[in-house]
Amino acid sequence: KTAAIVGCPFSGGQPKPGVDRGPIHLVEAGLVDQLKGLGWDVKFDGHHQFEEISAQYANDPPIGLLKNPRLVSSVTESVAQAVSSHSAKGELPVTLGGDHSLAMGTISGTLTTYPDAGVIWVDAHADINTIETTDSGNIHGMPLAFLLGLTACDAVPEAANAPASLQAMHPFSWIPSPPLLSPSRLVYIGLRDVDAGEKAILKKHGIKAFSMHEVDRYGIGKVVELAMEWLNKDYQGAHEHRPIHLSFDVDAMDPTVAPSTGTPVRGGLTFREGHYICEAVYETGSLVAFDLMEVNPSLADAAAVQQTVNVGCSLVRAALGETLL
Ligand code: DIR
Ligand code: MN
Ligand code: MN
Ligand code: MN
Repeated sequence: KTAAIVGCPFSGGQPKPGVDRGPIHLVEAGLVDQLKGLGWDVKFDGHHQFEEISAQYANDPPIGLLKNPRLVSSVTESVAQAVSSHSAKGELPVTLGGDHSLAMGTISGTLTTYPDAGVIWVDAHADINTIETTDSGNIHGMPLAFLLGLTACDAVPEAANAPASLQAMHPFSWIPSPPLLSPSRLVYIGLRDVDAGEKAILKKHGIKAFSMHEVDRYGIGKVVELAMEWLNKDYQGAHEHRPIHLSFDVDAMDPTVAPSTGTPVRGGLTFREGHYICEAVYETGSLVAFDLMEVNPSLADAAAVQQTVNVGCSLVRAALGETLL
């Protein structure tokens, strides 16, 4: 069994500097050896370099409210290729962010290799704003809208009246249409800061979400069981269960557990609840990709940074089979 670390030092999907250093800190903390210690062959050939793309898009004016649209599009397209080339070889891609806009790339990559994969999105936020609903214009709050085709490329204001040939070159036009992901194959755990426009989208598309309210009500064990049932309810594919892409935003954790992140929200997952999700998904044998996103080592004092990086490493280990006994 081989895991491929996809280190993504990228912060263009949100405005706070430092989140691009997340993957560097996670690897320097010894993550590669820790995963080898769990019996994995680990491929890590250095962090991905986005300098060339960044230089190309040094001038990247907003489209509507969207910030850095061409940069984010180009980086996530390259991440999609990296992830799909690993998963096509049967390797488990472990993507370290970087901000959560990167999941446009990781999930597209997974779905290229496993078209019927389901997504478990663990986050304080729903990250499903469209071009119409976003207030911030930060693309890390929008990746699921692009993945689900809710923000059609021709809905981008600048492109609305453009000829088809130009639209094809438009940011995010690399995301296939019709979309690879469908609302019934997405389930959330940990939500507690969802914008009004996002609530309407979740309702309209019948997207399953276990917010912190449901975690409180049912306990994390039941919530993960219900999430799995939801994803597998209509599955009749080649595998025993739907392949699972687990995308974990570290801000799903309570800020007392993982303080060093760009948009902390109180009332989050405990240390054990976060780890339980990763352990239980691993136990299904269906995990085909894991993301750990939004670790920002520049947003707290040294002790809090170290705590957050250690929690990040330990969540990755839990997702890759570390057990308590
Ligand atoms: C907010 C915050 N919903 C936005 N999103 C964050 O900017 O769209 N996602 N922080 O992680
Ligand atoms: Mn690689
Ligand atoms: Mn978040
Ligand atoms: Mn997120």
